[in-house]
Amino acid sequence: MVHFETVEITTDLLIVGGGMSACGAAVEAAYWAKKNGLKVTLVDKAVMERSGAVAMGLSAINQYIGLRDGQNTVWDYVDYVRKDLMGITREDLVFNVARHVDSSVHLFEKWGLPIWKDKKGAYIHEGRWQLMINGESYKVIVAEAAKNALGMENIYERVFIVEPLMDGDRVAGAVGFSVRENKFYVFKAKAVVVAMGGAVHIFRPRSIGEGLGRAWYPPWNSGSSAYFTLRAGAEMTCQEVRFIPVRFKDGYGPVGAWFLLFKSRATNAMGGDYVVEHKDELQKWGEYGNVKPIPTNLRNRLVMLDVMQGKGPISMRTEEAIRRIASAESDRRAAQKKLKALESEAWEDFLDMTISQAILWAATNVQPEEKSSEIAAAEPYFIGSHSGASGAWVSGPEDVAPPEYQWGYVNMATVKGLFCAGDASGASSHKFSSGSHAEGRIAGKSAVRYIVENPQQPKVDMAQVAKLKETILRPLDVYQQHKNETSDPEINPNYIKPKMFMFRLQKIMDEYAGGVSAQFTTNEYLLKKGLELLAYLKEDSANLAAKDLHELLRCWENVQRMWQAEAHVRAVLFREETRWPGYYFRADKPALDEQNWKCFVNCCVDPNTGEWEMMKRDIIPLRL
Ligand code: SFD
Ligand code: AMP
Repeated sequence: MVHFETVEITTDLLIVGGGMSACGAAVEAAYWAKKNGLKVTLVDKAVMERSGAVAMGLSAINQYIGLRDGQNTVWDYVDYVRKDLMGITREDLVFNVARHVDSSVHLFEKWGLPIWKDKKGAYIHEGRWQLMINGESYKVIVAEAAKNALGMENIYERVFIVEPLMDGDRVAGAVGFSVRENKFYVFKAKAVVVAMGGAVHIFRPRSIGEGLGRAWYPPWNSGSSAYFTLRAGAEMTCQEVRFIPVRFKDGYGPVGAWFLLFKSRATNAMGGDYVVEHKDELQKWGEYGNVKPIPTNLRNRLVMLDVMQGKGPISMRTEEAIRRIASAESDRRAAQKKLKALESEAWEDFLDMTISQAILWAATNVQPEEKSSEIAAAEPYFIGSHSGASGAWVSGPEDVAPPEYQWGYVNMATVKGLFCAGDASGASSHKFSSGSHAEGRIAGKSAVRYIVENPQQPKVDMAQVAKLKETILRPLDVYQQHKNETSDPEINPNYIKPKMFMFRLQKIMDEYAGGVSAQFTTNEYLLKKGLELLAYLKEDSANLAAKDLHELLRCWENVQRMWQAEAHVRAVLFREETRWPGYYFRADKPALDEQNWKCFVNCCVDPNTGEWEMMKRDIIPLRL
């Protein structure tokens, strides 16, 4: 057996993850912990300055209410999110983030994030809720504040968290391993904030070969939040609500600035505008077809219809938008100047957050002022903080949440001491980077309150830890034991390498659960078959093999993906309707069913038997 030192850390609050919500949790928890003499520890699989979805930077802050200037009300935001999610949202959670999000944005500015301003000093908006930023160092700035608040002695980077530790029905910490040294980590804590983001590479991506890691969602978020909360026995929600972004093709560059700021059109190969030509389609989707803006998934649906009818590709008419804006200037010189400014804004939009799209433009001689660029629906992702909704079912804020949505501490899952934020908490979409940070702050403060009121350190069964250590490190032993049995160590009847395992998972999801190659369409038969194949995959996960620490990381990432995948397939199967046709379409239940399915689909796994339980939960409006 490969030798790994066991490192034990005892703390009060453990934050798992180092992204936007974890950084929010860190600054807020550090403040309240200091007042109460408590210790806060954070662990990230990567290095916080460049970890998570914001690693490459962002070109916009997508949630800002503008309460200071009376631009919008918190209620306006709740209304927007509910409609965008086809009626399925926890209004209390959205409300809570919306009333706190502006203060996170003001903190970012104070910490040094450049937000675009007009001549009068007002923020420049991309759309109603979005602010333009020079955001290539966004994550560096936010992480620095979190690191300063906690102190480096309380931060563990490059440690991959695998499993929760439990003391009966209360969380007691987490275990994981270093991705650089042979060390197994045991974190013992009174409460845990889960903030390990969403998941990518569960569905077969459009990119292949060397381009495999080029997806819209960052390749390093692998469903750890969902796995961790499921394994702790927490109730999960909206596992069917995947997100499919429409993005610039192959580089996955953002479209928001083009649609909202530059007011660009996108047209098909025949020059037709899908928003105009498929207007009637919207009427099939009840009241949600008539709302403005058109819900994200319905906008996708219109794009998908064009492609399915052979009218693709769809192109963003960058040249048309740039020329239209420039020609509105008073004279030729001003128009030329404006054209130059727009060109540089277009490039910066990509360079701030999706550098590879700028590289692709350069490599394919695209000048956006002259030539349009293809856009396409990406493969599905799990990101509850964006326009998807998957995550844990968490307790709502005391003052506005209905009693059915409250069990003590805000943002606590249905497991004692387990708090969730950002992508880890479900049914509260459109948090984005700023709202995730704000929700992290809410969860961090709430977790400290929980610890103050529940000060006893939960018990950790070290025999159980020893077993977990053996299971988690097993792929290294499997490899050593069998690697010489074939001439190519990649192929071996006694084990499966993580990359092959991932390909198998992706093929199942793509073909049976409505991925790109199935035109995002599935049905009961396909889903049941998919579950059968996932069960075989789960059996084979016991034979995963890792040649080094990096592959050990890959093994566990893929086991976590497999659990997220199963939760998704079960939820899509359970919900007998099509509610988000531009995210997935159930061909056997092709319509909205408001009477039976205007509800949340929740699920959990019994930690003792491994049995899944699926359930409906009511949608209860905000108590104002
Ligand atoms: O527009 C482990 N998002 C955007 N938000 C905006 O405000 N503006 C934009 O411009 C945005 N764009 C965008 C966005 C997301 C993505 C993927 C793209 C573009 C390409 C959304 C936000 O980025 C998102 O809402 C937040 O980042 C969510 O925050 P959080 O904390 O839930 O997740 P994270 O930041 O990805 O952090 C995850 C952390 O967990 C770590 N981690 N640590 C230990 N053990 C494990 N097993 C772990 N697994 C993961 C990660 O390292 C990371 O630190 S736009 O184009 O859509
Ligand atoms: P994106 O770059 O697509 O992530 O968009 C950034 C923000 O703009 C998100 O809040 C999106 O929901 C929103 N958005 C993007 N495109 C549109 C559109 N065509 N209409 C309304 N909102 C949009």
